[in-house]
Amino acid sequence: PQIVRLADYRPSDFLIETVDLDVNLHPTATRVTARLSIRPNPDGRERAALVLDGEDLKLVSAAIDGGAIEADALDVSPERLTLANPPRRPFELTIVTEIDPTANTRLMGLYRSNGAYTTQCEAEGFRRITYFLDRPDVLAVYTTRVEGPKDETPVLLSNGNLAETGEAGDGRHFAVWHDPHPKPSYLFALVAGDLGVVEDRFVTASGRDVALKVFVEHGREDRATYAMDAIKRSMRWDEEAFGREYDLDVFMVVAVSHFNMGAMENKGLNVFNDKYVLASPETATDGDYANIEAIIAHEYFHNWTGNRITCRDWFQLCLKEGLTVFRDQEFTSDTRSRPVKRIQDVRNLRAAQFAEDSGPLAHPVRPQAYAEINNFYTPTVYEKGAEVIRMLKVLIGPEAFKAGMDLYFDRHDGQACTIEQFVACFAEVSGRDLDQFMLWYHQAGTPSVEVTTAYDAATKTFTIEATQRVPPTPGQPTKAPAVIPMVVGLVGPDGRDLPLVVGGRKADAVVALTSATTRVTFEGLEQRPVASLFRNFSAPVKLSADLTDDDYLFLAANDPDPFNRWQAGQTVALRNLVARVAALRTGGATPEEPRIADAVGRAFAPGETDHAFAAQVAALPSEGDVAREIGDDVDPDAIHAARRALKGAIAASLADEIAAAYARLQDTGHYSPDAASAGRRALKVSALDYLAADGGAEGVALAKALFDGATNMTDRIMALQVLSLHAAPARDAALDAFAASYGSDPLLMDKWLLIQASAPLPDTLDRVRELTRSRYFDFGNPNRVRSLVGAFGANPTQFNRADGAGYAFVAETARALDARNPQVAARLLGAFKTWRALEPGRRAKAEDALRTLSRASGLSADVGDIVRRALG
Ligand code: DPP
Ligand code: ZN
Repeated sequence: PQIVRLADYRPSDFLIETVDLDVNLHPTATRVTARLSIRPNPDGRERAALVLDGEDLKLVSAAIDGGAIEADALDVSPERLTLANPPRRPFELTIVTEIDPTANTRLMGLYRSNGAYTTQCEAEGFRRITYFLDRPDVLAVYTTRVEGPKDETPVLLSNGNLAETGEAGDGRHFAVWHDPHPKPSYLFALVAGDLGVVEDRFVTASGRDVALKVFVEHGREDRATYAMDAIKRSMRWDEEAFGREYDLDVFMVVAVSHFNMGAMENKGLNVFNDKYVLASPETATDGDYANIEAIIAHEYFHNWTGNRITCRDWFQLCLKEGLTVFRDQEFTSDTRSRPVKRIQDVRNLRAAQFAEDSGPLAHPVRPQAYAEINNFYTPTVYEKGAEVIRMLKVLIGPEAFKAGMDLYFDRHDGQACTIEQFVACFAEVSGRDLDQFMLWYHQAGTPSVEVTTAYDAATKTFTIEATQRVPPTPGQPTKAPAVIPMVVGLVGPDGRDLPLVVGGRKADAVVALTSATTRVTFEGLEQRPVASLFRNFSAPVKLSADLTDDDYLFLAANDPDPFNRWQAGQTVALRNLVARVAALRTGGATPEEPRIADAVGRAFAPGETDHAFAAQVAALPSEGDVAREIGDDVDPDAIHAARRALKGAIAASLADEIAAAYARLQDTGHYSPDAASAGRRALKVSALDYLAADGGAEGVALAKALFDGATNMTDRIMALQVLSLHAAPARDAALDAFAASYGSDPLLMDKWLLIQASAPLPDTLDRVRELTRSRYFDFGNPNRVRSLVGAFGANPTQFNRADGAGYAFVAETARALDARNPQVAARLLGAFKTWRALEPGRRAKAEDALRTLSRASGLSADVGDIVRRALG
């Protein structure tokens, strides 16, 4: 495979200043005329050839300054257009290509689905539309004329502001869009179809009147109002929190049913997977509402972090993604509950990113090389990328962070930048040397930090000693110590924070761990305090500390830091789960820890009013959390059994409290998706989950009753989820009833597919196979594939069946999908990211499946790359 390396970066030899596109839509023969004003780049090489990227393109004609190009001066293939000796002055290159949007099943470039035309150009899709310098550091001003039949495509959209519309004869019409902001080709978009629209307005802080439009399938307009509201709130928030205003006359969002990703931040014309736009109480869960809000915000925030300031090359992907995830996390924190958002983000980080970072697919936040860039839209680039920004803020403080952001926007607006340029802004405003900080971008692997503490009664001092280790990862056998911000608190016996004093002075709560071992001694402590470490999860590390269960239980009840109050309970439960797994595998006695139930019991106490937080406290560490804590020789069945047993023990000891909570938390009427109401429902289902933990008739009946009587989709889905854990007749009855009611709504049937694929039951694989043949499934739709096969790949016990059938199924499915949609096929193989940590029997079976796949002929670059690295 062709490897692209960061070290090989060179500026483009040519620049493109303006792009005039004329796209003449036809289902199978769309004609694209591109007039490019090109000039040699003063920073490029002299006498270089002009090499334009292409993919699956058919050239119709090419001309320079209106004149035909001699045949021997032009070299054309579907993948490349080369002019060996182009003019050494500014010139206009006109290229006409023909493409087939209907045959485009990869969903990259211009494609047609459900009768509508859509584009997806990030990362390298524009080259499937026309020959181009398809790289993010070539920024051009686009004018796009879209022409299509009036009946099939009454709506014609592209980036920027609408300049002109008119008749084109033959029942056709056109629209011309002009985007004054120079942009890289990956931000180009075009949408054409027969769509419904919801409209609104927003006036920016400086008085620009912006038309807002959300386009959806006809008849679904009432499901777009929440997304519209989220747009307006995002726009206001970015003005208030980051001083960023919108910069065009119109902002548009289009919901499409066939989409490889969640959404795409094309300038002025965001294209969304419809699952992240459409919502109503009858069709969406609380989780859907929260996702829509966060993703609308994310894509909108890209307008400044990504679009106005873009990436020099794809190695800098985290420049826009990590930063924009950080920004959307902050938005949600301000909009909903900050501690709950932090807990949810950390749960996700550990589940997705820590898992990736500990296995064969580990890579730095800024990779050094790639074979296929599509495979680097990862939790490491996105979520760890956001953690790195968060650490930067903790290290330099909020004021310097804000000043650094302002400087970045000011200095680099309109540019394609690197991480170095971004970090330099913060070094400059804070006066700090951030060289060591850059290691967070270079070194893969989750650092582990081991902490020992010592109280000295004679000197009234408390010493914390932290030793860090960054584990080896593929291609990086040895690591240097990173700079790790450890935010500490010392909690006194009354549960309150004690003053932090070092060297006779008030000390900062942020302790920067900069060497292999860092020691800090706090003074003036009359008694041994309990250390609260890495408050608010101040760094993405694995902590192991010499704190006892007593210490953690004390923190779970008292820590003033809400994140660590939650974390302390999780830590005790995790220790217990690991011990239970060991006992199960060796036949030892079950290690009981009744005080875990006490901690969980607080979540269900009548006085608890922060239901969303309580629901997090009540949720035990996941099976994945336990697997990662164990590290190797992982037996997923033992983990499942241990977790089930602990859940059962808690349910048994708190039966009355939880039953009372369940009764108290019942819905009182009108549904609202707000955070407090969602929190109450989350705690309610957590109660239900415990009540049904043993699979007994009583709990199952409660779940069935909630399902039958549900007045909103959140309750209905949560009840179905609880039922799906148990092979009871009630489960199948509920699944059938759900299909009977919602069989015609694919987004709802996705939930139905996902629930069945996630069930920890021995017949799950058979059922999943059967469902691939059902009318609710469609290999051509990424959402269906992810809901069924993707969810199965994330099923801890059934993907990891001891007989290897789960591995074979996912590998074979990815192979079958590869010819149609390599990007989605490669995603499915993410299920194998932790295969090396399995016990030997399963590990051999997983390896077999991967090796068989690797021998298949004609694998795409996407799938080939994942398989090679997974086995690597
Ligand atoms: N750039 C998109 C996003 O993360 C994904 N392609 O918003
Ligand atoms: Zn993004």
